[in-house]
Amino acid sequence: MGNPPLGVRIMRRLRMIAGSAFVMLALGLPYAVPSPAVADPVATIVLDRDGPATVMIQSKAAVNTLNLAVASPTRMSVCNDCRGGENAQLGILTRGTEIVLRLDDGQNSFLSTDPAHAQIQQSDGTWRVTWDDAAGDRDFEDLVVTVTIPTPAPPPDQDGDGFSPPADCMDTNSTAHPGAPEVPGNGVDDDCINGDRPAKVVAVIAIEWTTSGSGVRLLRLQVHDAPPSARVAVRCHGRRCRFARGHTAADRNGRARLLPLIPHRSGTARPLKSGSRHRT
Ligand SMILES: [Ca+2]
Ligand SMILES: [Ca+2]
Ligand SMILES: [Ca+2]
Ligand SMILES: [Ca+2]
Repeated sequence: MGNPPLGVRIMRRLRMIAGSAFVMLALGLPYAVPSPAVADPVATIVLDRDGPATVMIQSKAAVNTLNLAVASPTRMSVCNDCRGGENAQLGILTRGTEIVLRLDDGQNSFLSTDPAHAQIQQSDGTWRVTWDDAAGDRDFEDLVVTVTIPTPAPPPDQDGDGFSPPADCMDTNSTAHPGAPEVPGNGVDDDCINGDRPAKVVAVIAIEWTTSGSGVRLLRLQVHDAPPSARVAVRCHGRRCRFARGHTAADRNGRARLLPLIPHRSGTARPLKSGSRHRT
């Protein structure tokens, strides 16, 4: 392949200078060349998990030099004259660490942030960066770098129910885990979905009355089969109510007598005057 036109060579040289400036700026070192006029259009590799990183390199080109610049005081060269199969340990990296990769083919430098020459694919903990060299045949196979962060081991399953946090929302209770039946009202998110389910209160209300003139006399008003110690409230609505509300608690057998809550004249059954409604 012959020498490219002078204009192309100048542009490549400018691109190389701009690329070097970016690396130096990323390292926080002083550099005299101005920053590129246009913002970097492609995200660099930013790790989304902590852990030791390994860089694997597959090189198709005969001579490549790959430099790695990380947004930390570290700058390292993975290989010179890379021919494939090289690897390097980046050491322990923390989440959010930015890595900028640079390919130098001896004449030009290409950053992993340059979409014209580099593509980035991410799958789980692996970032695959492929480069196209100066020939620009758009095959993006001239250098392939794979950065791998091992998947962190899941936290231990403390209660032995087969699930670890965060899937197990209560790792101190083996009856609470994904797939467990939800028991309403026990204060426990048994199935690890939407918290504890509110319980339904089931009770029987027994009421007896007789009519008296234009009113009704209550003879019996009791609650049965309520939850032990359940709070039972009685409210009266209407203009002629003699009381607004009263409450008591069911006994340990779930029973509560409600007539004592309703005011009445001594020696008579409780009158409910017409136009009033009781709600229990
Ligand atoms: Ca568990
Ligand atoms: Ca559990
Ligand atoms: Ca639940
Ligand atoms: Ca529950």
